[in-house]
Amino acid sequence: AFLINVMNHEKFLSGECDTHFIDDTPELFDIKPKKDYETKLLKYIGEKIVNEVKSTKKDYNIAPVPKIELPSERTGIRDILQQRGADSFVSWVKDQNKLLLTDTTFRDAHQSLLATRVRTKDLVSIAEATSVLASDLFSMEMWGGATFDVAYRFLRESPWRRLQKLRQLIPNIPFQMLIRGANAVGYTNYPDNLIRAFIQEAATQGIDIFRIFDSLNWLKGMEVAFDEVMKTGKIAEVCLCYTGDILDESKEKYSLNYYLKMAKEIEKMGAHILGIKDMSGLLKPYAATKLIKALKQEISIPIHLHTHDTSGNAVATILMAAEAGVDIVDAALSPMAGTTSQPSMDSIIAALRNTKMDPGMDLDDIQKLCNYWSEARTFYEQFESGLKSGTAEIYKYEIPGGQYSNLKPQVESFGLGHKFDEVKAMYIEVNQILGDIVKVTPTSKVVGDMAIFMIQNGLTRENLLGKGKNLAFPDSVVDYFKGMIGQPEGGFPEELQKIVLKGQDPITCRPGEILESIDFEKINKKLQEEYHIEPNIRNALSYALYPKVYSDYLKSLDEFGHLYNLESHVFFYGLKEGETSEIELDEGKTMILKLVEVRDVDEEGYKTLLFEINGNRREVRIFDRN
Ligand code: 3PY
Ligand code: ZN
Repeated sequence: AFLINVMNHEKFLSGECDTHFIDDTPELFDIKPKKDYETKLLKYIGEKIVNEVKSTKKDYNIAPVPKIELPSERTGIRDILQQRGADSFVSWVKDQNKLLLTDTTFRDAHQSLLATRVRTKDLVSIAEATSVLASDLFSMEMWGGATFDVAYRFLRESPWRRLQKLRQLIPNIPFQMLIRGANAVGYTNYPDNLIRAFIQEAATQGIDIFRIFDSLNWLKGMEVAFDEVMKTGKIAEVCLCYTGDILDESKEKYSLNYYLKMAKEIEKMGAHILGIKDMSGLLKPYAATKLIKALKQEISIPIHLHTHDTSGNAVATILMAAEAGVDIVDAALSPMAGTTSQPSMDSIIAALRNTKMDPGMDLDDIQKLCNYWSEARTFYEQFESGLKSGTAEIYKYEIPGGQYSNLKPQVESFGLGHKFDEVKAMYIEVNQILGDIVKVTPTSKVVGDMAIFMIQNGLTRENLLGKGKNLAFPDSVVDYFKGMIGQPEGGFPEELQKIVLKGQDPITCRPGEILESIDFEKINKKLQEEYHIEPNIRNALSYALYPKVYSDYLKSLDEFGHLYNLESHVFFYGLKEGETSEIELDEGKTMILKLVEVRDVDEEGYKTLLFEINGNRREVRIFDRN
């Protein structure tokens, strides 16, 4: 191993080594860590092959990264925010006639289509090209929502590292994140000091625009996050979540007036931008005209529209909104757009060409990015929902994009696959039982969990109060009725609340007011003692937000090492016999990994896998759990 280190060392390779080379190059003796890294890596891949991946792996192509010339200076509107501050940035937005675009490919698009599984490696590969070919974007939504949790839980990588890497590679386009108000990037309210510290660190690491929402449209639930974003000097985009149908006058709760009143309050709060968060794609084209026109008369801050294409109507909605004066809209690159994701950016650009709203941007350049994503998406095929088309049924279900594509596997995991239609019908029923609430993470999870629970236990609207007395409701439902997710418009259904809470008292204040503050020092100490990791605020925040998920991630790191350098198809499906994968290591070196042979299981139940690493044979034994 020492000799290999010598031979692979750049000084040795470049012929620059003299007689002091060995004495002056201590890393040549760095034998154990490297060996350790390799052993762990082989163990991870071995586990995949022997125990996890069931069918034979298919061949994957490399996603084509467009060749670009990096200009000496990369320009973009981030400069305005950086150099002139938030107010100038907002004024600039107001001065534009063109429709401004946010690209959600790096966040909501894959959250809604691929269960949030897109790995940092595949984002990093296309990052510089994006920064050049799409430099006219208003922003890239690339962090927050479910990406934080999924990065640790399923991708075994750090979301902080993702933010840092992308920020390095894309200095010119504003980065936008989705923050669920007091639920941050989680599913329940957190203490105020955690929300504040999280926002500070996200801003320090490079987030420019914070899209803040509350899952019940409860303004109080957004107060702390909003206040802290304002302190960072970054952009606070405060949302109203759109539900129902303002064109249907028989629906009184979520009327045009309801939204106008909320928008005015958001402007009064001091928000830089109003976000319209249409998480389920319910804003119909003519409703967009009605809503945006009315808003434009009532408020003067810019309006940013986010919608989903679940019904297939979203491009029309965007065009109508643009016509009515919306300032900024969300879209995704076409291979990552459509159905439960955002509408296609290429289509929107093409549709507005040669009009006064023309967003600019070169469609041939955009196509180069699309070519990359069209291939990269295939790495994630096991996470595809199977939805092949849009459906107008979404107007009836009011299920958010990400939840709609995830609901089937979730229902199947409860052994209720054959009752999927019943669960969806029950989702509508539960929404009514709860008093017709806004459904977006985490309230959408409450409704989904409750719907599954009702089907599992044979509950109906009629027998719920009687039978429910003897049942323990799902945690999310109990949390909701306790007031830990906030207060719904119109209050809680009281009888049901009593049955769910079984004697516990609900709260009516902001949960952050009563939750005990996080002691970051204590967490740092614990992480250092138990996992020997360096104390820093990002690690402490991750633990505070997701104690179990983050601890499991640290344990997995200990067992398998860092996996972010692996190609995605190797990370998900391992290697085939005879297959080679190039692993780009952090120091810029490349490791060539080949699976030579998988031997038959031995008497002790192990399979031996024979690999080659840079031409050197390595074996690993994996217990066959099948
Ligand atoms: C999230 O909260 O992650 C969402 O995208 C909700 O729409
Ligand atoms: Zn969304």
